[in-house]
Amino acid sequence: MNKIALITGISGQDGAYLAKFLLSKNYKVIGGERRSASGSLWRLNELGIEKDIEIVDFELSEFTNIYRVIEKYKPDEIYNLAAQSFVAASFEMPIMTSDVTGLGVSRILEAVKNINPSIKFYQASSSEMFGKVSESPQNEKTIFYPRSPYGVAKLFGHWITINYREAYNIFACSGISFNHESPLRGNQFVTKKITHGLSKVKLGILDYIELGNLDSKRDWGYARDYVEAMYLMLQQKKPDDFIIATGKNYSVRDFIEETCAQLKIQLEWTGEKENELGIDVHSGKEIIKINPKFYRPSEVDLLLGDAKKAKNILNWQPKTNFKKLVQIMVESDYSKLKSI
Ligand code: G4F
Repeated sequence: MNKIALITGISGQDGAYLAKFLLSKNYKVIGGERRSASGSLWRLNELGIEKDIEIVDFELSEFTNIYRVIEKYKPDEIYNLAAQSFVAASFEMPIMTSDVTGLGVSRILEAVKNINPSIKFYQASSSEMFGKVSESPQNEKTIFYPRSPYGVAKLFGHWITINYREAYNIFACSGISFNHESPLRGNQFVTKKITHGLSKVKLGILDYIELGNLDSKRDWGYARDYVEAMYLMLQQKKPDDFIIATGKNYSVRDFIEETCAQLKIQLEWTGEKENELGIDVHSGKEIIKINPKFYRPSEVDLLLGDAKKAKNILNWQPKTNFKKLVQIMVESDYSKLKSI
């Protein structure tokens, strides 16, 4: 019998890569999609797996819907990747974010507990929970200090996962993923905004891109690598929590510079703070501008993960370094835009 996996957030970047990976392991994949996200299955299409997945309406704010889906499909494993996952938007929609990203996790766990407590559960936790970091690098024991409604909601999801494991013996794991990117990343996230935007600039489709804080540092990995760690967590003898990260971090400015290098744009910086500009030396044009509307009310200045535990116990480590990641994203964006 094939194992059955329910992936919530199937229309997102990680949902698509995880579905592809689980299909390669002969799983039957049920993809939970929010009704309002309907029609956004282009990522599955891009990976050529749209027809291999059964899509179901899945709404994290509606307990009865969650209960019915789990009761009907009887999954062996649930991967909860659904969330309001854009940090900036969580400042505008803190209540919805708390409900979906935070309380949504307890709705699934409560359904699991009542329907079949032997279902294995993966919670997509986030390095955003470390926020104002107390030490670097951050590991599974580092204390949390979230700096956004999103981070606070994710922290609730993390602890409620641990609580259901301890209280009801549910095989529930929390994977604390640091930023992970790919060609399937949404355009609002900074990496994709840069690779997509600067590819357009290179092709003469756009004059410039506008960004916020260029100095924050992130530990950026490749999403395709990270979904394998999610799967591995649910295959262990004991449920546990793991950091998923590369152990190297770079600033937004570094990401821009690497993108320019890949696109063969010679970049020069002038000015400071809000007046800083990125100039294309060859054309003399201003191709990067700062717009304070992209600053966050409270920022996470740096994140850097220590994934030693995942290496030791899961035998997992990232395969894709920063340079390669930027190259994968730039090549994908540039070639797609060029062929339009
Ligand atoms: O790409 P970002 O929006 O990602 P952020 O906020 O780090 O969150 C991502 O990673 C988390 C894991 O740590 C996930 F949990 C979360 O769901 C999401 O996937 O922003 C990265 C950095 C920030 O410091 C932001 O202030 O880039 C800075 N930035 C500068 N200019 C910008 C921009 N971010 C965005 N989105 N857009 C800008 O124009």
